Amino acid sequence: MNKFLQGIIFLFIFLFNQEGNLFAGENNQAGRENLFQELMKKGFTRQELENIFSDNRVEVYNSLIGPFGKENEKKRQKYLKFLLSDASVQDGKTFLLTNDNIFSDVEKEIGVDKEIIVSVFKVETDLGRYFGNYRVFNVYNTLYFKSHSVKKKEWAKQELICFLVICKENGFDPLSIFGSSAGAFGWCQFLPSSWKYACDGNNDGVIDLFNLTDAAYSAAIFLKERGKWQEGEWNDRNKQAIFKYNRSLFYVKTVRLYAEKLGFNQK
Ligand SMILES: [Ca+2]
Repeated sequence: MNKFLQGIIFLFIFLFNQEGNLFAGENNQAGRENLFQELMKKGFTRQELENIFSDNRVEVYNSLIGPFGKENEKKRQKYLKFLLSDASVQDGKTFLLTNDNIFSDVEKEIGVDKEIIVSVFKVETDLGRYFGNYRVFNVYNTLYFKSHSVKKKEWAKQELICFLVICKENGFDPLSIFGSSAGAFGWCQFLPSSWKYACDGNNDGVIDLFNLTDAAYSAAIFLKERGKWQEGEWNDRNKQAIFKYNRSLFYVKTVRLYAEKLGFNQK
């Protein structure tokens, strides 16, 4: 390759990279200003926002960006087999028995079967063993600034705004709440936009979705109010209710099967 051609290629690569970086920089700045403006309308001061966004715990989760994993039937069947194994079912039965006072109250007061709530908690967090290692703030902040899909960016922005408002109103430190890679947190793995169904079930004056009682009431209220749950049976309406909780048909089937192992719909 002659020197001239080589020089042109280097120049082209250099300019292309510069342009790419510049655009990214400008977009980030405009994106941040746009976000700040919306948050200031919700009562935040610029200083408050600067403090949050420059906190040293803020980081980009690069692993969130990229093609979403294809549904893997083999993995699903393996999980289902594990979930419905004797040991796993016994785990749920013991948990339900130990916390029967909470779940029986929820069932009686809200009208959502206790086995369903326990099943949701089993599938979402393995009954409190896994709440997720991602800072919720960082998940939405990353998706807003880095996502390639406009729809996903907008969704992340709204969840981030909602999350910061919740934190402000309840006195939570937004960088201290951990959840899943989708930004869902607590026993019930609520997205910030589901907070409207969150409830102070144990009446201690604080809504805490990492508290079992608060989360049990909150999940039940979601299924009852958003999903119009009908107690004591499995029908299309209840199927839809679970689907609204997590938009996956495999999830719906999984929650039902585990709940049945705990005694739901078996009377
Ligand atoms: Ca509470």
